[in-house]
Amino acid sequence: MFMNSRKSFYIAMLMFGVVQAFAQQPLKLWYKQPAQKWTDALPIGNGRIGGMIYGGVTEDHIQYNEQSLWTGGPRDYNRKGAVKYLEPIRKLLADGKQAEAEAMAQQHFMGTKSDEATYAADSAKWFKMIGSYHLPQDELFHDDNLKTINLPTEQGWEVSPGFEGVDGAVWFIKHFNVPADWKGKNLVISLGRIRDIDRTWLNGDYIGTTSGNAYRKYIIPANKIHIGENRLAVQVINFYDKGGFTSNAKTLSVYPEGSENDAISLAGEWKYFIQDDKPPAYPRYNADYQPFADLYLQFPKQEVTDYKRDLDLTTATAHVSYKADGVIYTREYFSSAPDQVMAVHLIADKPGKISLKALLGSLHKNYVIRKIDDHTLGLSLKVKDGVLRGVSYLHVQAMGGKVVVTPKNISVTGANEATFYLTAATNFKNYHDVSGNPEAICKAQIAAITHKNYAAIRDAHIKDYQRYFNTFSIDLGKGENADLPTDERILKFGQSVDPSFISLYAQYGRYLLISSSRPGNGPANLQGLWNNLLTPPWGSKFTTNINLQMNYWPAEVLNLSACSQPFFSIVDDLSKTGHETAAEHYGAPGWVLHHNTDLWRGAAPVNASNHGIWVSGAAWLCHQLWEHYLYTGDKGFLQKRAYPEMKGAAEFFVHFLVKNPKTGYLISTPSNSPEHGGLVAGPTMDHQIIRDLLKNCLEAAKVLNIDKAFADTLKLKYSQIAPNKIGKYGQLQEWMEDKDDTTDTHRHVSHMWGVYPGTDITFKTPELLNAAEKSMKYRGDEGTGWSIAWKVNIWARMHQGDHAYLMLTKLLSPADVSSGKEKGGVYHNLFDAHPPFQIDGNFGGAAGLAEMLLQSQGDAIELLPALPTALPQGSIKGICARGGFVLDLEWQNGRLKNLQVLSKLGKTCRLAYAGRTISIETQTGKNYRFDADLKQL
Ligand code: FUC
Repeated sequence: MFMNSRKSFYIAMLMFGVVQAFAQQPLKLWYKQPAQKWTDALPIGNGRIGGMIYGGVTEDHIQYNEQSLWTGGPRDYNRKGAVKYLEPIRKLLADGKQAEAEAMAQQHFMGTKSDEATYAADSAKWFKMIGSYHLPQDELFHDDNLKTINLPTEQGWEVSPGFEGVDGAVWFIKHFNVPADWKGKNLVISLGRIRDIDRTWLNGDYIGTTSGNAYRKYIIPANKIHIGENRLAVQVINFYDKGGFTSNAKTLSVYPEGSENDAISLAGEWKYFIQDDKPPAYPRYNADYQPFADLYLQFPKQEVTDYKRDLDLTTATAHVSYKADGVIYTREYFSSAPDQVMAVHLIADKPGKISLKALLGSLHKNYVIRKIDDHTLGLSLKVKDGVLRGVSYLHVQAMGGKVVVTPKNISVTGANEATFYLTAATNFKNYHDVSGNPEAICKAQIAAITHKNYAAIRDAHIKDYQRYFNTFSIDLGKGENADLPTDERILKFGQSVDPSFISLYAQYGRYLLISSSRPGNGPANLQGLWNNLLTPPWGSKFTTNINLQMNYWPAEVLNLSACSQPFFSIVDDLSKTGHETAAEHYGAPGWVLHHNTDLWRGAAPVNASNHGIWVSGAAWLCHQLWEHYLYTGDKGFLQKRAYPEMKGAAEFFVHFLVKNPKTGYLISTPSNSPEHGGLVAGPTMDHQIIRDLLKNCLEAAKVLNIDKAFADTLKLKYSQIAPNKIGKYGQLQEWMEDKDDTTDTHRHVSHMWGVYPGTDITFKTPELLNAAEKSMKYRGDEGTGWSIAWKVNIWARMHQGDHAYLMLTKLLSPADVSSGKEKGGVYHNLFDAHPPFQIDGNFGGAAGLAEMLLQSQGDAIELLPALPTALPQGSIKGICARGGFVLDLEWQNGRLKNLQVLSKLGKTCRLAYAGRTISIETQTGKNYRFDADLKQL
C-alpha cells in the first residue's frame, strides 16, 4: 500500500527536508494503520511535555502529559517515633519471629499516608451522607431518568464514558424476569467481584453487603422473588482506583440454587445513577503521576489510501500521511525542548485543503476550556486528590484559509497548511514549593514562538535533539524483515534473523531517554514521561529497588551522560528528605531511602512491611553518582554533589549496621531482599550494595584528598560486613541462612547485584561467580520486562553472550499475544511490557546490548566480551568506557576488525580482547587506532 505512494510521499517529505532521514529508514518505527490502543500510539517528548500520537484519519488523538502533574502535595512522609520500634523489630527477627516482626513494623514503623489523620472521621461522615442500609431506594430512583452502562467492566468502570476518574457511590439497577418454573426455588444472584463495597437490594428488600475482593453470591429465599419481573439494585462504593463489577460477563447471572446451568445472564445493559463522586481522599503512601489532557483533531470524513504512520528516531519527529481524493496529506509531530512546545504541523500537496477542528479534553473531572485569543484555546485543570493545578495553551498558525476560536474549540477551514503549538505547565516548583504560575508559563511560551516560523522551530528541535542522539550509532547488519512495518516485525522476530531490529531497539531506548529525561527537568518515572491513567500501574512513580536505577543504566555507556542530570537532581532532593527519615526511623545520621518515592520525594518505608522496609535505596543511587564520575572524570561534580551524598549514605550505614552475635559479621537489619522472602536480617544484596558504597567513598575521599579519619572507619566497617556465601545447592545465597528454593523463579534476582551492576563478584572470584551462575539457572529465563533486561546484563557480565542474546530475544517478544502471565515483551510501539507497560525494560535492554559489546568495570576495557554468535558482524561508534574513553569498533565473523579510542581525560588506557591485554598512555583529546590484534596503528 505504502509503495504505491512512495514517490508522492517523498515529495511531501521533501517539503520537510527529511528525505535524507527517510532514506536511512532503519531507524524508524512505522505502521500501516492508526493506533487502536495506547500501546500502539507513538511517544514523543522533550523531557517535560510528552505526547502519545494515535494518528487517526478522521480523528487524531494526542494524549499528553506534563512531567510535574501528580496527585498529593508536600507533606512529611516520616512516622514520628518510629525509631522506638527499631530495636524491638531487630530483636524479633534475631529470635526468628518474622511474622511478629512484620506485624510490629506494619503498625509502628511504616511511613505516613496522606490524609491518614482525618480519614476515619471524614469517611464516617461521608458514609452517613450516602445513606444507611434502610435507604428507601425504590422510591428514590425512577429508572426512566437513569442513564445506561454495559456491565461488567473488567478493567473498572473508569473505562466507560461518563465514569472517567469516578470514585464514590454509584447505584446500578437491573430488571430481570424469573420464569414460572422457578417458583418455590431459592435464587442465587451472582455478581462476581465488586470494588470495593456493594449493598444489594432485590425488589426493595435489602439482601446483603460485602466488602473487599470477595466473590459476591447472594442466596435469596424463594418467598422474596417475583415470578415475572424483579428489580435488582446495587449500591457500589469505590474508594479509589478501579470501581464496579470487575469480573467477567459469565459471573453476572441469576439462577435457581443448585441449577447453575439454567442461569439467566445479568451482563449487558444496566441503569445507573452516580449518587456521590466526592468521597474523602483515600489515604495513600505515595502519590500518582497523572495524565494531563488530550488533543483531538477532527477532519472531514474521507476515503483514504496509502496510510502510513511513523516515528523517526534520527529527528525525533513522528508523521502520518495518506492520500484522499487525489490529495496527499501529511502531519508531522514533535515535542521541542528549545521552544518548550509540542508541535503538530499539517500540510497537503494542493492548496486550501487543510480543514479541521481541534478540541481539548481531560480525564480530570475538574477542568475547563476557554478562549484565550483569536488563535489560542486554553485548558485549566486541578487534580482531584492534591494541590496541583495545570494549564495548557493550544495555539494555531495557519497559512491561508480561516481560523475561528470559540470558547470550546479551534476550527481551521481551507488553509494551505496549519501548525498547532501546545504547551502545558503546573504550579509545581519543587517538592516543597507549589507556588508556580502555570498560566504565566504557558502565556510566555506561546508568546515566544509567535514570531517564529515552523521551519525554524523544527530546525531548532532537531538540532537540539541530535546533540544527544548523534553521539552514538550502531549497525548490526540488515535482516530480512528490515523493511516490514514494526508490528509485523515484532511478530516475526522470534522466527527470523533481524539484527537491525536489535539496533533499532537499542536506539529506541536512547530516544526514550532523551525524550523523557532532559537536564533541568525531573527524572524518567516508571513510564518515562507517558501515562494515560489517573491511577496508573504502581502509581507510575519512582520505584527504587531496581526500576529508577535501571532507567539510567544506558545513560553513560550509550553516550547520553547529560540525560542523567535529572537523576542527579532527584538524588539531591532525596538526600535531604532521606536525612529526616534516617533520623525519625533509625536515629541515624546521613540519609536513607526505601523502595519507593514520588514527586514529593518521600523516603520513608511504604506499603507492606514485608517488602517496604529495605534500606539500600540511597546506597544504590550513590553507585550511579560514582559511575558518572568514573565515566566523565568530573571532579567538580564529585566534590560538590556526589561525594557529600555518598558520604551521607555511608554515614547512615556506619550507624545502622549491627553485629550478628552468631557470626560476628556486620549485617543490615531489618531489611529485605527486594520483594522476596519477607522482612529479614542480613539480605545478601544489601551487603553487596553497602560494600560498594563504602569502597567508592574510600576511593572518592582519596581522589579529593579529604576525610582521612572517616576513611579509616569505612575501611574497618568494610572488612566486617557479612560476605557472600555459597549454599548447599552450590548457589549464591540470597539470604544469610542457606534457605534458597531452587524451584523459585521470582522476578527479582537481587543477590546478583554483585555481578551487575556491582562488582562484588567477578572473574577474580571464580567460586562466587560460579555460584551466581547456578543461581541464575535456578531462577530461570522468564520474568517481567525489567527482570529479563536485568538478566541480559548479568549474563553479559558473565561473558555468556549467547545466553544474554537469548534474554534479549525474550525482551523483544510480542507482548500483545502473550498469555497474560508475568512475561516481559514489547507492545506494538516497542514500549516494554512488564506487563503492563513499564519503561525500565526498554532502558535495561539497551544497556544490556552495550554490556555485550563492551565492558569497563574492571582493570581494562573489554572489547566484545559477550558477543553472541547471532551477531557475527557489526560496528558501533561512540560507546563509552570508564576512564573517559569513547570507542568506535567494528567486528566481522565474530572477531574484532578495528578499533579507535578517543581519550577525553588523558588516562592510561588498558584494552583487553581475546586473552590479550595492552596498555597505552593517552593524551586528552587524542584518537588512537588499533588493528584486530590490538596493535596500535
Ligand atoms: C517493583 C517490582 C514490580 C514492579 C514495581 C513497579 O516493585 O517488583 O515488578 O516493577 O516495582
